[in-house]
Amino acid sequence: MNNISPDHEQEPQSIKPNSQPSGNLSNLVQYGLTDAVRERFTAITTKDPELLPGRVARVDGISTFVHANSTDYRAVSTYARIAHENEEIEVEPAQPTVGDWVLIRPGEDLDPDEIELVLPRTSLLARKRVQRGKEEGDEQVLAANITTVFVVQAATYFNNNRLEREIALVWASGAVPVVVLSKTDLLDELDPETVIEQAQLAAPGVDVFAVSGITGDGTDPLRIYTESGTTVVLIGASGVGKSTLVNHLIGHEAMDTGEIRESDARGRHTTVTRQLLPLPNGGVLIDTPGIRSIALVSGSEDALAKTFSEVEQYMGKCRFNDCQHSGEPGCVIVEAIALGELSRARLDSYRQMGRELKHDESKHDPTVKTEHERLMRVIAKGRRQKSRVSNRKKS
Ligand SMILES: Nc1nc2c(ncn2[C@@H]2O[C@H](COP(=O)(O)OP(=O)(O)OP(=O)(O)O)[C@@H](O)[C@H]2O)c(=O)[nH]1
Ligand SMILES: [Mg+2]
Ligand SMILES: [Zn+2]
Repeated sequence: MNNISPDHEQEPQSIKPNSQPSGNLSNLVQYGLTDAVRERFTAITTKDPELLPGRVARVDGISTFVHANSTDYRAVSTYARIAHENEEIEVEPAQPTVGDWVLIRPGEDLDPDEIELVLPRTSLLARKRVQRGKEEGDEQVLAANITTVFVVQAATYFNNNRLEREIALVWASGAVPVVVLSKTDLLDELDPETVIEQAQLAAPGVDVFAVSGITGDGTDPLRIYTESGTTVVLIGASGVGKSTLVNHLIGHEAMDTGEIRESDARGRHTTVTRQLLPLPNGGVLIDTPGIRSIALVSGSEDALAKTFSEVEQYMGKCRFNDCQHSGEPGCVIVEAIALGELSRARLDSYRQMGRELKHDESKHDPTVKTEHERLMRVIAKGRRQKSRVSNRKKS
């Protein structure tokens, strides 16, 4: 294996004192490598130098495409497991997804290259797949280790309720949502500011931008989210202009874009796989195929509370513990709505989504943990440890 990058061969003097040629991982910087990930990789490859660090760029039905430090691989992941720092921890299987940091063991002779380890995820975007005609849906994991999610909706075709669901989905992932209203060049009567204000009502506390992926208007402020070491995934219905925006930010036609059917302006799934793409200024974008329905994965109660924080603050304050907020005396919710302090539509959305989660919960066998739940436990544990460390520093 030769992973000395060509730059170093030409200019050996330029090697920084702390970057050994065997593990500098320089090619992975363009795929979003952070210092923390570099450290984890180095700790593992020091013990087992045969393993090759990389990042999952695309997954199809058969194999997983990985950008590794030296070259790109098409690998299988039958036995992949999470690389826990503590070796005592039971082996936890993992299905690598786009954005995952992985270690490949190159296959000998005709054996395939295998993804052996997946680094613990810092965030994981997942949704419940609602299958037509089926009550129960499984979970679809969309992307891992993302910093920000651009929730894209057409400014001309904006849907409050969908936006609320998308925002909740993002909060549940551990990443930060940013609303991007696209196609502002097609707004004739409304101005972008008006649509931004509308969206802000459905997404309190979330940054909202209005852009045109075709003219590039309004896209500059988005670049603060795409600095080196960050990973941004774009989600939204088919045809809203995700790939058009991706191409604009990247500066060339990296993704195909598609015509919209005139009849319903809904588009037709031009993008068919999730794909990781490096930006010239250092960040990484993940373009995704349009999602028709947005349903939260079980255990997303905290994300719901965050999405509807202004509604949540009234909960548990009514006179009766089991208040249904439908005319009982001492109901603070009905009072807040009457005073115009709380929106009825927001309350309804909050309750509807809460009911869906409860419905899941009642059918859910608590001993069966989904991949997403297991990971979120690991992430939450990491956060608790981190905050303990910072509390200790403060005291
Ligand atoms: N006028 C205008 N058209 C746009 C804009 N962004 C996208 N479009 C058009 O909308 C259609 C769909 O755009 P895409 O970028 O393919 O949409 P997408 O969200 O990637 O769709 P999927 O890949 O199917 O999920 C194409 O015909 C684009 O040219 C925009 O800002 N302004
Ligand atoms: Mg697309
Ligand atoms: Zn009440």
